[in-house]
Parts: sequence; structure tokens; C-alpha cells
Amino acid sequence: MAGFFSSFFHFFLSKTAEIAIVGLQASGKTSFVNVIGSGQVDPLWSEDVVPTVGFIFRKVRKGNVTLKIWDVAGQPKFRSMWERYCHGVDAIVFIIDSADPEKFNTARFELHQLLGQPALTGVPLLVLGNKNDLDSHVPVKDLIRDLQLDKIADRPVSCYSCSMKSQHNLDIVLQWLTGRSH
Ligand SMILES: Nc1nc2c(ncn2[C@@H]2O[C@H](COP(=O)(O)OP(=O)(O)OP(=O)(O)O)[C@@H](O)[C@H]2O)c(=O)[nH]1
Ligand SMILES: [Mg+2]
Repeated sequence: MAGFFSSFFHFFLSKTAEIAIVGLQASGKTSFVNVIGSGQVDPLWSEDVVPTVGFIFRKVRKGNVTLKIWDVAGQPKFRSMWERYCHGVDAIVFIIDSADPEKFNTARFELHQLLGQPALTGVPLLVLGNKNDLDSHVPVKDLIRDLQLDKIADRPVSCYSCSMKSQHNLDIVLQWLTGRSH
């Protein structure tokens, strides 16, 4: 009987958020999913991550929220697929290597190209400036300027500096993501 009630309450209390993760290659998208999908005490961080081919779908459970995550490949030949995986999601996460300013122009171009797709109007955007464990990383205010995030007016936008390696700020990021659930 207790089992029946716990399944019953679980059914009614559980929520879901569907998330698409995009960004240039080697920005840390798969590392992000690996780290948030593993234990807090022993997070699955590794220097050796295989570049994604196509996409990876993962479900990650956080409390009563299930995150359904599309981790989409970032190499140039895969970028035209980003839009398809962003259709109908509760949030788009754009990850950028904040320690590699030479790629900021390309990242800005790809981000704004994606957000310009009419079907994606209004979808909330979370930009993560990853790899802030590296000395050369730039702060959030520079990312906002260089990615022209202040020009995005048709959706809620948030931007955090973080690191998958040190797990810095991942608690805030997870709060933001689970807050998109329904
Ligand atoms: N120093 C540091 N390295 C990181 C961090 N996050 C990821 N990396 C490294 O960056 C490299 C690329 O990470 P991935 O997670 O494969 O990047 P990706 O965005 O999934 O790349 P694609 O699948 O090709 O689009 C790996 O060597 C990671 O170990 C971080 O926070 N700090
Ligand atoms: Mg990947």
C-alpha cells in the first residue's frame, strides 16, 4: 500500500524540462551532461571526452524533476542540425569556451543565426561561459558584450560563468534548468 501511495505521489509531483544544449565544438557540452548526470560527491569529470557525432540524448533526474537533454554536436558540419533539436524545448543552453576568445565571433554568429529562426522565438536561453578554471577565461560582462546578449529581446536570457572541471556554479545552473520544468 505504501508503494502504491509513493508511486501515486511521484506521478503527480514529478515534473519534466526538455533542454537542448548547443555551442561550438569542444566548448564542454558533453562534459556538462556527464558531470550533472553523475553523483555530487564523485562527478564524472574527464579530460578525455570523445567529440560528439550527431547528438546524444540523456535523461537526468534532479529531485522531482527529470531533465530530458539533447546534447548536440558542435563541429561545423553538425550546426545546421541545432535548430531541429531546439524545436519545442523548454530552454536552449548555449555553451561557450570562455577561455578561447578567438572563437567568440564564430560563436556569436552561430548563436544569433539559431535564435533568428522564427520557430524558436521566445524559448528561454541560458549561456554558459565554461572553463573558468583556466586563467585566460573572460568574465560574464565580456561574454554579454562579445556575444551581444543584450540585443536579444524576444526571450528571457541568463548568462553564468562556470567550470565543468571544478563544478563551479553548477548548483545555480541546475536550479535554473529545473526551474524550467512543468
Ligand atoms: N579546463 C577545462 N576543460 C574542460 C571543461 N569542460 C570541458 N573541458 C574539456 O574540453 C574538451 C571538450 O569537451 P567536450 O565536452 O567533449 O566538448 P563538446 O562541446 O561536447 O564538443 P563536441 O561534442 O565536439 O561539440 C575536453 O577535453 C574536456 O575535458 C572545463 O570546465 N575546464
Ligand atoms: Mg560533445
